[in-house]
Amino acid sequence: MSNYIDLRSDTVTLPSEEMRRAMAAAEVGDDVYGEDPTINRLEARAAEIFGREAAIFVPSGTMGNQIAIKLHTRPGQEIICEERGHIFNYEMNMLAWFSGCMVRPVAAPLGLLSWELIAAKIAGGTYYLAQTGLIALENTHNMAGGTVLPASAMEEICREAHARRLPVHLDGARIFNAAAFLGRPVAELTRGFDSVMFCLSKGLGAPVGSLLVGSKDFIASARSVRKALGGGMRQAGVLAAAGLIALEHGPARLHEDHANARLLAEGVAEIPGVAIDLATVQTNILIFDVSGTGRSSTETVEALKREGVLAGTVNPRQIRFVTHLNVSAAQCRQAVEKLRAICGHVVPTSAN
Ligand code: TLP
Repeated sequence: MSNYIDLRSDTVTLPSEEMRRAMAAAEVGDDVYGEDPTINRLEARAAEIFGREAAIFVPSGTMGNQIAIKLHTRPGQEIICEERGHIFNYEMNMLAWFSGCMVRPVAAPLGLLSWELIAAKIAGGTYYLAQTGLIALENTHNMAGGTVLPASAMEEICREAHARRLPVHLDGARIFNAAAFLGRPVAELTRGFDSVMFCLSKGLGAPVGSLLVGSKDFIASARSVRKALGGGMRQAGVLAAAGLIALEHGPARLHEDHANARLLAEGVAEIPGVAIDLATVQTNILIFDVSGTGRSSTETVEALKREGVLAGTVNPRQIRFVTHLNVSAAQCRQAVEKLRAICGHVVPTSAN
């Protein structure tokens, strides 16, 4: 899809020349025996950056989240998360399948959970009710438009949850975007969580891979669960080599993606019939409603594709654009112009 302006996701980034060279030269070994020096380096560096005892390299964010859920919960328990959360909507209900849990969803304005909203959903005390086993936050919140949960809210939620002996997991697929927005290091932002998953293969630009960070014991248990899921990746140092470059250099340029998302959002906001809440555009994601143009999101996305722009639908009314290192400001301007032209064409109704 290299001839397209690809705004479907930040997962579509291609490895840089520097990454490809590092991958070719990577020193590798069998990671199931703990013998891949490049993976060991990546895990040690991730633990260091997050100020944690240990980290484990996993093939995907989904696997990282599901390992954490398995370790924090028992079958029959509930997991409290925001209703548009990734673990609830986009992980094939693995939390039910693999961990025997259900989600107790909470609707939060802009996707931003507070302790007050969570507390109202905690089941405790009554023996004949399903018990809350875990609280899972997502920062940035993908389907709320890349919104950022402030440090104070995360701290309060972790503190209050721990006071009730409840663990808290962070789906931090894009935690470096949140850190760039807040201007705070990820270690500081995430220190209250029992476990954090973050992705190398989104804004940071690696071709594959995520990490789960936590205590030494937690990560030791995570190794067994990863193996059970078929995630023992043997000589995957070739992937970790690209991951190390993503981790070292990726975070520093995320503000460029955020500026491009803002540029897109401000352009999109001026198109008649398109609705966007500019307050939600804080990082590299924007979600906007095209129903006022007379076209569905699917029709609009198809028309954009014919014009060389790729995007995704969220539902029949909404479209998602995601910026990343393979789209420039000039391409974002072009994308706005293409969308404006498409939306300007009146759709014939059945009466015409
Ligand atoms: N998100 C993908 C899709 O699955 C929606 C995307 O294009 O944004 N947590 C969050 C918050 C995510 O956004 C994603 C991927 C994941 C977890 C899962 O990561 P992977 O795709 O590596 O399993």
